[in-house]
Amino acid sequence: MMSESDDCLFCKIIAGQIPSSKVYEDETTYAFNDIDPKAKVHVLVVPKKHYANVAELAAADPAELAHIVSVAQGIADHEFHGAYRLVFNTGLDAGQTVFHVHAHVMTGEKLDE
Ligand code: DGP
Repeated sequence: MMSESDDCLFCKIIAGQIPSSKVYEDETTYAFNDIDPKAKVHVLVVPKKHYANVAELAAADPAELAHIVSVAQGIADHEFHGAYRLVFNTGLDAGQTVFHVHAHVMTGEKLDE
């Protein structure tokens, strides 16, 4: 039987089946540059395990959600004195297009309000 993650773009990126520009990786988490950046630095931070959205992740593994926030903070500390925007689009009508939870980390420059 096919699992939900067999056809997931970000699962394939994490597995190295689709190339990406890696920014960070550890045992549970992967971060790579967004293909269509909306800021000078625009990184996607994802859990290696497949969850469809941030609510699913928060319910199943809150420690991983906290870890994703700390990875985002580390990227922003390195790129722009710790200032960043963190976005989790959740649901089609909020603009979510990839249903593997991902934090958009936007930083590297002063952002529009
Ligand atoms: P969202 O709309 O919140 O689901 O964000 C999906 C993001 O994923 C969007 O900003 C573009 C990015 N994206 C889509 N396909 C690829 C890809 O193949 N490689 C990379 N690096 N980013 C991708």
